[in-house]
Amino acid sequence: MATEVTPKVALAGFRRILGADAVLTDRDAIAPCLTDHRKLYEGTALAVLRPGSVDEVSQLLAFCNGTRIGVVPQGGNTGYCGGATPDGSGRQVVLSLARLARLRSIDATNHSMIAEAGCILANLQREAEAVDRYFPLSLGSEGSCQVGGNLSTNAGGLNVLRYGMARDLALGLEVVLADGRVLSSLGGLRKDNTGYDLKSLFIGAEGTLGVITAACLKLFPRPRAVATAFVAVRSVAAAVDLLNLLREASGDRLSSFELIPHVAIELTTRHIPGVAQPLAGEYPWCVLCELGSARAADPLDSMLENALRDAMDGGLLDDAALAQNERQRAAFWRLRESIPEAQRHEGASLKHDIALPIASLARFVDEASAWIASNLPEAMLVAYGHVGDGNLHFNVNARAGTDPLRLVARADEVQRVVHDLVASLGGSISAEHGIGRLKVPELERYAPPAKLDLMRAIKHALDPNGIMNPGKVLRSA
Ligand code: FAD
Ligand code: 2HG
Ligand code: ZN
Repeated sequence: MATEVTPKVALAGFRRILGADAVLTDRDAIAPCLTDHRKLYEGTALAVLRPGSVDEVSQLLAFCNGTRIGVVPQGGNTGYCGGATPDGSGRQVVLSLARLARLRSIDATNHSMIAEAGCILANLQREAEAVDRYFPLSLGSEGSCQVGGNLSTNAGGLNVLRYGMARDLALGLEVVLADGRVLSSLGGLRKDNTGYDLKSLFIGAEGTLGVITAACLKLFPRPRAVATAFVAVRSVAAAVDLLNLLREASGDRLSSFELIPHVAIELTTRHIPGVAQPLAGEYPWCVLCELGSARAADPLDSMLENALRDAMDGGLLDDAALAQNERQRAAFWRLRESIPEAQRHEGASLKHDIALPIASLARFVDEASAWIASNLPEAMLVAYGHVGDGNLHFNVNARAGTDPLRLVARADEVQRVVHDLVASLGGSISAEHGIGRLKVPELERYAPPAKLDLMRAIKHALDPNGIMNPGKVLRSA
């Protein structure tokens, strides 16, 4: 039987389950949990709850399900779509996973590790390295995002081309369902065809179907040879040709292929201390590419150099710099990973995280850039990203010193043009950042009706009372 309870009774219930110290209500202490990384949303909450065990998460969800209190799971709170921010109703709690941060086990033989949801991504990369293995998920936010958040957003990042997205790296999950039951598949099996793949439902669900409390993650042999280059390509079409040339020439050892426009180099060198121009000249488009191999003796530098020479002879490139040492490699990556921060320093940004069939990327960039140039001449287009995966961050930025509100007032119009073009080319309006609260109307507009119907049916089956992250991904019923 459902019983709605007063805030006082709810708080007493939470304290009974967690103890008083793990139920935060002090305004200043909880303020950072009530807004998102981009400061697009601000909400309120009955409390921020910090469970320290799976059993506590289970008891909390059973209690919230019975009392119809909305639960907003929160990891590192680095998400881009407002998915971890509560609404303004005051009838929701933020469920922080920060205290569930144990590496339960690591198995070099099985190439796997079992990590709790609150583990910080960069810590897991280090844990893998300590047993001579590699965990390839890598994002600019890896120092603060959590693996539970990575799985819940199905994060992508810088190594997807070779190793896949977060979904591809999960062998199994432990999930607490909305009614408090625990579903676990942490056995580390690579083969298990016993019915529906339930874990996949929770990956990319952004906390709307249950709370991920732990995951069994795939590890790989550690790359012992790496070759990295910063390359000036003639055009986006040339970048796509180079991508295919490098994949073939390296026997598919290409792990990253990131498109970087001149404006991003200009922004990062101006706003981020220590970032330097990687090439002597100024070129409209560059690519940061990296080959990796588990065999130390693989001659990756010469492989990359020869492939780039062929590309230069074929008219794809104007210039290239190969990283001569780890310091130079880190400098190239620092430039790339600082682009979001540099953009933030410059001004407000209209972000479009889109995916396209690789063959349509150049056409998209040509058409969408032409529209921006003639309709928003005062704005700065910063189109960059994981082109090896067909994923562009097609961001339109306000220039420093201009009124950001004038750009923000055009956000819906720009989004419509960009997303309509993406849809007409067979692409996706969310490649790696998810839907959250930000893109609910966009999902409703572009998703096929049968997909939306099935998503709603799954939501209802797993969370009939609608307590899990209400209003995210799908509109509240
Ligand atoms: P949060 O922001 O806390 O939560 C995200 C969503 O997941 C919310 O809906 C939340 O409710 C839900 N959630 C969190 N934990 C759980 C859990 N345990 N169980 C159920 N639901 C949960 N993203 C990319 O994909 N690729 C990038 O290259 C990339 N680069 C970034 C660079 C920067 C500088 C920044 C700030 C962000 C970047 N991101 C990128 C976005 C962001 O870091 C990712 O989406 C990340 O996966 C979010 O993890 P988090 O722990 O911060 O999750
Ligand atoms: C990246 O690839 C992130 O750096 C951030 O996904 C993208 O800020 C953005 O638009
Ligand atoms: Zn990205």
